Amino acid sequence: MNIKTTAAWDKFKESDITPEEVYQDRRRILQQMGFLGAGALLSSSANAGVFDIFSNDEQKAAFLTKALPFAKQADYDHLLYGALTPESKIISHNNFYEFGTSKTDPQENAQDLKVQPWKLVIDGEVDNAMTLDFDDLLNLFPLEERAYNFRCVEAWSMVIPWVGFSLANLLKKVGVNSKAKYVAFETLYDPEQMPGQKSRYAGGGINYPYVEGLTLAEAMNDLTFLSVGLYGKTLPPQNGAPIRLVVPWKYGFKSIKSIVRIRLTDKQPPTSWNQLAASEYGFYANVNPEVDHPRWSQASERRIAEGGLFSAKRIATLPFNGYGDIVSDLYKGMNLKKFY
Ligand SMILES: Nc1nc2c(c(=O)[nH]1)N[C@H]1C(S)=C(S)[C@@H](COP(=O)(O)O)O[C@H]1N2
Ligand SMILES: [Mo]
Repeated sequence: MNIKTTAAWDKFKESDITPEEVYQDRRRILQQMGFLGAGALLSSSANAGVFDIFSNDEQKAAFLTKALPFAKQADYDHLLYGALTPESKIISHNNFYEFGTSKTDPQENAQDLKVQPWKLVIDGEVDNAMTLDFDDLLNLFPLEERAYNFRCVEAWSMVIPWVGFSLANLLKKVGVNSKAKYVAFETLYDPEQMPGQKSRYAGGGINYPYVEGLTLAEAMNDLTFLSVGLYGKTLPPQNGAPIRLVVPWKYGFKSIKSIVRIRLTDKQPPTSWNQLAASEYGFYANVNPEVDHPRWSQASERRIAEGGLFSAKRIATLPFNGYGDIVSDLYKGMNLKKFY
C-alpha cells in the first residue's frame, strides 16, 4: 500500500486504515453481538473478484483516510435491495465534475484535495449561525453507519455504507427560524484545486460552485444524511471529503459533495443540474421508475459490480429508491410527473 502522508494528515497512522475485509469482519462480529439488523450482512467481496479482473481501478497513491468510530443507530438495512457494493468500486466510479467528467477522473485527480483546514458555514434563517471546522465535522455529533441504496439519474446504482449523522441534528443545533422553507448547499469553489472549475468545458458545463437544495421538510427527514465517511473510514476526496450530503430517495446529483455552506432560505434555491438542463433535471429529483428522463428510461438500473463479466446486472428501480414508506408523505397530493 502506497500511503501519501501530507502535513494535514500526519496525525493519522497507517495502522488506522481499515481494509474492506477487516471492515466486513467487524460488521459480522457486530451482527453476532446483536448490534446490526438481519439485513446488515449483505456484502460479499467475492462478488467483486471476477468482474474486477477487467477493470483498471488499481489503487493509486491515495489520500489518507482514517478509521472512524460509529455506532449503529437508526436501522434502514431492511430497505436495501442488494449486496454492499465493493469499496474499490465506490471509490473509483464517481461523478464529481469539479475533477473531470469521466467516471475515473475524480479518483485520478482529487487525491490532493486539502480538507484540513475546512470551514463549513451554516447561516441564513437560523437563530445561531455557525462555522464548523474539520474536527467539528467528525466530533460534534455521534457518528452512525447508514447503508443506503444509491441511484444515479444515469441509471446506475450501488449500495453504500456511509458514516455520518442526520442533517436534522445539525439543523436543530443552529435553530431554524420560522422564515426558513428551504435549505441551500454549496460545494467548495477553488479552481486551483478543482481543475473542472477552470472552464465551463472542463467542468461539463456547470456554472460553479455546484449548488443544491432541499425543502425544509426533506432536510429534516431522518433519512437525510451528512456523510463524513464510508466503509468505516473518512471519505476519500472523490466521494466528497470531508463532508457530503446523501439523500437516498433522490437521484445522486442531489447528494452534493465537499460542502462549505448550508444556508436556510425562504425561497427555493437554484440547483446546478437544473440550471444546466431544466427539462431533464428537476428540483425534486425523486427516484421514480414511472417518470423517464427525456433521453432514457428510469424503469431499471445497472447495479455496479454485480452480474458478471461483461454486463452489470439490471434490476428494477423502486419508487423513491425503496424509501417510499418513509418519505412518500412528503409529496402527498403532488403531481410527481410535473414536479420531477
Ligand atoms: N460538487 C459535486 N457534487 C456532486 C456531483 C458533482 O459533480 N459535484 N455529482 C453528483 C452526482 S451526479 C452523483 S451520481 C453523486 C455521485 O457520488 P459518488 O461519486 O460518491 O458515487 O454525487 C453528486 N454530487
Ligand atoms: Mo448522478
